[in-house]
Amino acid sequence: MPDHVDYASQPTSPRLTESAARAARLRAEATADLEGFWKREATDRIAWVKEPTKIKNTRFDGDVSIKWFEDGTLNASVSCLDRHLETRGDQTAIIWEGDEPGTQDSVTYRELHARVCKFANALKGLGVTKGDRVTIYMPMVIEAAVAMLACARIGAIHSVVFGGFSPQSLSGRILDCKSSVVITSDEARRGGRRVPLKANTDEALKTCPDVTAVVVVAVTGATVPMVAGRDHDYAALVADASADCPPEEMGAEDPLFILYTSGSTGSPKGVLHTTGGYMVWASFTHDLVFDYRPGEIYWCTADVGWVTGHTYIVYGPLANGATTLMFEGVPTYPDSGRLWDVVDKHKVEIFYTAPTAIRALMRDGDEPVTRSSRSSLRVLGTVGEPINPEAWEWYYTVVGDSRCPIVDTWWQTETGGHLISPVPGMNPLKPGSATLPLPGVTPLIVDSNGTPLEGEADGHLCIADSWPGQMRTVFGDHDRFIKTYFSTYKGLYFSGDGARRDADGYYWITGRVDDVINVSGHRMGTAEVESALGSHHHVAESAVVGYPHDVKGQGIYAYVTLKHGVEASEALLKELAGWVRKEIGPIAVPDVIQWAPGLPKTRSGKIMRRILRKIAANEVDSLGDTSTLADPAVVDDLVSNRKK
Ligand code: 6R9
Repeated sequence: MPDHVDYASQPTSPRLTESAARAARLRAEATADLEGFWKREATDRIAWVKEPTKIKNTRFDGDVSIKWFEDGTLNASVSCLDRHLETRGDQTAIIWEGDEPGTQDSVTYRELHARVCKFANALKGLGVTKGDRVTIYMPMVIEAAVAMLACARIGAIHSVVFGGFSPQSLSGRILDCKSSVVITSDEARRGGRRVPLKANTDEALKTCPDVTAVVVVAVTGATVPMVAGRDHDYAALVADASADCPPEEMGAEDPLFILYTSGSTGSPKGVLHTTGGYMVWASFTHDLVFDYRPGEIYWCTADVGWVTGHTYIVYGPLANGATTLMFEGVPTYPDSGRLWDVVDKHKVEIFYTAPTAIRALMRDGDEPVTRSSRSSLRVLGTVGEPINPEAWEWYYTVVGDSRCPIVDTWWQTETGGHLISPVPGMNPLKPGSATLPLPGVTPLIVDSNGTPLEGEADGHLCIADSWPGQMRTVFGDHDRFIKTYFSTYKGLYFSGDGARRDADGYYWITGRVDDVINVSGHRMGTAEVESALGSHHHVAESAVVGYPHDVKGQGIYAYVTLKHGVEASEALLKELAGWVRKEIGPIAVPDVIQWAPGLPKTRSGKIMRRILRKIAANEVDSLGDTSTLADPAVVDDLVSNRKK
């Protein structure tokens, strides 16, 4: 397999050349005059009430303060809706493709605007005001986007919780940001199955006494118990609401949303994004990285419960007046050709998905792909984890018929949008490399002392200076923000990822270097899984690490020490798996649980994860120095009883 694809040997198009030239030009402009560059982009892209005159006011040292466009005022929903009404009011804003083939829906910009305004008024009627937090626990239906935009319209801060999370995870997130209102649905549909979202919400709310209102959208029509005085049927609520809802005028630095994400320690952090900078970044990157042009059909397969869904299903595409497709289902239902059937059905031009989905589909061979035409496709994208060259190659040749550039977009919940990515037409592409930073982005590779490395380098990935889409704080805990991102390497934003820079200056992300596992593109903190396991009454102690997994990228490997007198059994294994599912959700369930009579610890009691990672990865010949362990014999036991 070639290590790069050179467009000199591919069909080129004037459009690809133009897209690459634009990126190069913008990069040069941002380098020459960063503030002038962002002033222009901000003014051109966003509907401001009051245009900003102060552009950048950021510091990565001391108490860390990040402000962009701080004297500007705006409302995010106006940039996504109102300003399109005149030019494209009757254009489709969202195409909805249901879980069952043959079920679909769509809304125009005008209809979406009306729905958002009605729901915004309904939320006001429930007492929601500017700055209040609203938790959204919804399936992939149009009303999820309506709910987000309705919050934005009245200045409420939404916190979307992925529908795959358990009641316990949901309640933790509601309590942390002190939401008083929850928006959910009766059930979710996924791959022919039902997920009881309302029942989960009821369970979660047993420990959330401050939630005063729950809005329930009827998605499947299942009968669900409604608590009188607290629960409201969405349809009834909006039926009487006015479609006239003047947008709340927000400061650029007023919060837009909170999104919880896993870190290496403790419970998930509430990543806070504000209004002006985030909207500029969402619009800028969606436009540049996908070379989006008006009228094109764009599809991102993420869930709105993750940041990719926020920025690249809702805010970025709608800010750019795009037609964005929302898919309720999964790539393998009813069979592994579903994604490509949907591409043909809706004539999708830009398609954005995760490497784990590509790897899963690849296993089922080419036929489910080649039975479709895919002739509408123009650009392919990936996100969430490093893409292995085999998957890249298959995506490029089989899915894209060797016609469509792949944009491998590196970014994080914290970054708001893409930071390192090719743009269509960039030459050459190298399978597995996210290539070059976007305009205005200043990555650094540092060694373990924090010294920036020049030229070809391998180390930890930091960013030297702020960009508009950067998170501003951890909700309610600014010290944790500083400690997590700015204290490992003073004065730099530390991503938690390792990276290599090659001789062409291309970046290759090598994965997390902290205790975060990337399972199918989703972040899971080892500490969270350990804490879930540790709360089971039979567990004395546990240690959780990631290991290479063919489809998921990384799997979860748990070493569990049982309390004295408790017998290890198959039944207990199942029980622990079920326990983690209940505590956090299906994505956190360990792929492997190994009974560990003891864990490898230093004399000061620190678990040596390096050794546990090696054993899980079956690299038992290179365990390294184990002489500093308090009891080196535990390693022999773990090696000889290694699972799989
Ligand atoms: C957008 C998103 C962030 C972590 C990040 C990194 C990994 C994301 C990647 C990638 C290699 C890419 N990651 N994109 N690794 N190549 N193109 O996924 O946000 O859920 O916060 O995860 O995902 O490890 O640090 P989030």
